[in-house]
This record gives sequence, C-alpha cells and structure tokens, in this order.
Amino acid sequence: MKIAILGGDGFVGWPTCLHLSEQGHEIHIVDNLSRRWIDTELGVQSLTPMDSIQERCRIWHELTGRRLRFHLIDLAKEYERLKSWLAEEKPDAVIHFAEQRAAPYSMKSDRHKVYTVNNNTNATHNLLAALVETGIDAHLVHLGTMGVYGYSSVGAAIPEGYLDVEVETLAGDKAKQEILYPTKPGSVYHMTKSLDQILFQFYAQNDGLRITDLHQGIVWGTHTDQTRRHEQLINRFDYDGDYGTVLNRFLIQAAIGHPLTVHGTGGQTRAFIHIQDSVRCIELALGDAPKSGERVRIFNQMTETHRVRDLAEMVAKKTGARVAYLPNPRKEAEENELVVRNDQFLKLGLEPITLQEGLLDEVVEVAKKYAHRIDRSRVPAVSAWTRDLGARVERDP
Ligand code: NAD
Ligand code: USQ
Repeated sequence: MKIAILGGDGFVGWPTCLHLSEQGHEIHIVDNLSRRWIDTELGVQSLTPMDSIQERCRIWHELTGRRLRFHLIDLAKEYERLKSWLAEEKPDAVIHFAEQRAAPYSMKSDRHKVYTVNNNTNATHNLLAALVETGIDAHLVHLGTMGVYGYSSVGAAIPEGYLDVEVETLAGDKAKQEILYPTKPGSVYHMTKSLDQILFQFYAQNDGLRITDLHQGIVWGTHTDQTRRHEQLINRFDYDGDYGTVLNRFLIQAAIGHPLTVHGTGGQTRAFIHIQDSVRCIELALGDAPKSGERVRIFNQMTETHRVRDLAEMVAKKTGARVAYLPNPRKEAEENELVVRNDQFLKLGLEPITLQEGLLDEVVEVAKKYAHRIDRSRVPAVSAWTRDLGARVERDP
C-alpha cells in the first residue's frame, strides 16, 4: 500500500514509518516539524539525540534500500497544499498522528490552549474535508486517546467506543440505541480528541469515509525492532514535565538519581502500551479496514492498566530510587479505578508485551547512556490546570 503517515517525525509516528516500510509499504511522511519547534520553545531536547528527518530517512535507505519520502506540510494551516498533495499522491491509507499531544502543554496558558485547539481540530478537519473533496477512498487511521472516556469508573469495563443504552420513547416504550461513549476529557488536549470523534462520526455518516479511531493509552518504552538497528534511527524520548509521560519519566528519573515525581497520592489508574505493541496495533488496524458506510471503527489500544503509585513503587524497588509525593498540578480524581476492554486487538492477533518483560531495564539503560543530555531543571511538571493549583505547586514544589 501507499501509506501517508501524518506526524511521522514524532515519537509513535517514526517507529511506525520504519515498521510499515519494512513490511514493503510505500511510506510518505507528512509533518510540519512543530514538535521540534516546541522543544526549542520549552528549552528542552529529546533525551536521545535525534537526527533531522531527512537524515533519518537517508540512513534507513542506506540500511535497507527502502525509501521514506518526507513532505513538509502544516495540516492545520495549509489546507490547499494538503489537498493538492493528496490529489497527486492518492494514498491507499492515511495514518493521522499529527496533533499537539501533551496535556500539560495544552494547559500552560491561554495561548497554549488556543494553539492546541486550532492545531488539532483544524488538522483533523482539513484532512477530512480534503479526503472528501479529492474523492480519495483511503482508510483513515487516527491516533486518539483513552482520555476521551474520562477516568471515573462506575465499576463497568470501558467498551470500545460505543455504548448500548435503553431510552424511554414518548409512547412510554423502551428503545435501544447505540451511542458514542460519553466523553469526559481531563485537559484541553484530551478535549480536542473528543472533538475529533464527532468530526469522524459526521464524515463517516455523511460522506462514507472509512475511519478507524484508535483510543490509545500511555505509550512507554523507546526502541522498536527497527529503531534499534542503527544509532541514527533512534526514536525521540521525552522526559520533561510537559511531554514526558509518567512511566518513561519514572525510569529516567531513576537513572539520574532524581526522586520519582508522583502527583498527589498517585492514586490515578491509567492504561499503558509499549511502543512496539503500538506500532503492531496500527499494522493490525490497517489490515482490517471498515467498508464505506460503516460507522467509525473504534479500538481501545492498550494492553494493561496500572496505578501511578504502584508504578513508582515498582521502579523504586528495582532501582533504589526515592519516591516523592508532590502537590498535583492537574485537576484529576485523587484515586480512580480503570477496567478497559481490548478484545478487538486480541482477536486480531495482538500478543501484548507487559511491564514484566525486561523492557523496563532497556529504558533505564538508554536513560543512563544519555544522562548527560538531561537538564534536571526541566524534570518537574509545572504546568498547572488552574491558577490555584499553580500557586500550590510553586509554594511546595
Ligand atoms: P509527537 O508530538 O511526538 O508527534 C506528533 C507529530 O505530529 C510531530 O512530529 C509534530 O511535528 C507533528 N504535527 C503536529 N501538528 C502538526 C500539523 N499541524 N501539521 C503537520 N504535522 C504536525 O506525538 P506522539 O507521542 O508520537 O503521538 C502521536 C499521536 O498519538 C498523537 O495524536 C497523540 O495524541 C496520540 N497518542 C500518543 C500517546 C503517547 O503516549 N505518546 C498516547 C496516546 C495517544
Ligand atoms: N503523573 C505523575 N507524575 C508525573 C507525570 C504524570 O504522577 O511525573 C500522573 C499524571 O498526574 C496523570 C498520569 O500520571 O495522572 C498520566 O500522566 P501522563 O503525562 O503520563 O499522561 P497523559 O497526560 O494522560 O497523556 C499521555 C500522552 C497523551 C495520550 C495519553 C493517553 O501524552 O498524548 O493521549 O497519555 S491516556 O492517558 O490514556 O489518556
């Protein structure tokens, strides 16, 4: 297949490009490199030294003889260029990673909220409108988030996207209805993914677009089979308070002797998936495209759930690190349960990698190797959800 990978320079996008290229697909990366600019804005860099996207593609070609083509396009701001690019290239599938994905960054200030909504919502909508206008019948696979569901469990497992409900009709009868699981986003970033869901629902129903939305949990790890092959194919690794995600952060903190930064009581339970499984799931979803006229296909892309303080205690036990319980900069439940269904990927053949499989050590090794690149002052999470929480975090860091 000819596959367009939007956001293919990012943490999940890059290993996906390599994985699908290795399988013989023709890969086109579309990215505006905004993530690299945000590093500059924040004054941080990936823990791992990343080459330019052109250099990464050159190395892959040298190593495998396969080409990755890179196109510098801003999906949110360059609608006409995007449309002509699609019309010219006519991809068979489009994988959409190209959004601002950090919840703390999206809550930093009003400017960051506005940027995140403009960027994410326009990127998704421009893509949908351009697919309709060019008449390209590509399977669109979008990376969504588990966070659209919210985390207030009522004791039932979170289904894959849809909920069967019974409503009372005006005649007093009971009628069954299938609805999108009600969204309850916990940040402006997560809210944009809830908005994406409605855009997908409309374009699937109105224009027959074929869409799969992957509600992904927190991705951990850094290497995949392909990124391990050459130093210059290395994946990015975010450790800072805005973009670093919780388990990867705990692992690098342990590697550099920084206390593990647990927010509040660490009672939040979240869904996780290793980067290798993430790329495998995308491959599986690609191979199982919906037909035109079908509702949006939604998969929960996660393999296990963990409570944050349990992860911290586990990393502390493994490495001897100290756990610090800090004021929580986020507005979130102190404690939550989380049970998630992921039957569809298991049925398609996913064999989940778990935390027990030695890959935690690999992350600590990577972190130790590049520890000299870490700016310790960028480790604390300081972006607060409200002014009150911000004042608390500053008072008692
Ligand atoms: P990332 O920030 O590393 O990569 C996103 C890429 O998209 C970057 O290369 C960026 O430059 C590009 N991009 C952003 N806006 C763009 C635009 N307007 N035009 C063109 N390119 C643009 O993020 P990631 O961690 O690789 O996540 C990829 C996707 O997966 C995101 O949509 C995210 O919401 C989702 N996701 C990520 C995780 C995770 O833990 N990393 C978990 C669940 C879901
Ligand atoms: N947390 C800590 N200490 C830290 C960092 C985080 O206790 O140093 C806590 C947070 O308060 C939160 C939980 O860990 O309760 C998860 O935080 P996170 O930053 O690892 O994850 P999140 O903000 O939810 O976002 C990440 C990705 C996002 C993706 C989402 C999937 O950045 O793109 O959509 O995971 S999910 O969490 O399933 O919604």
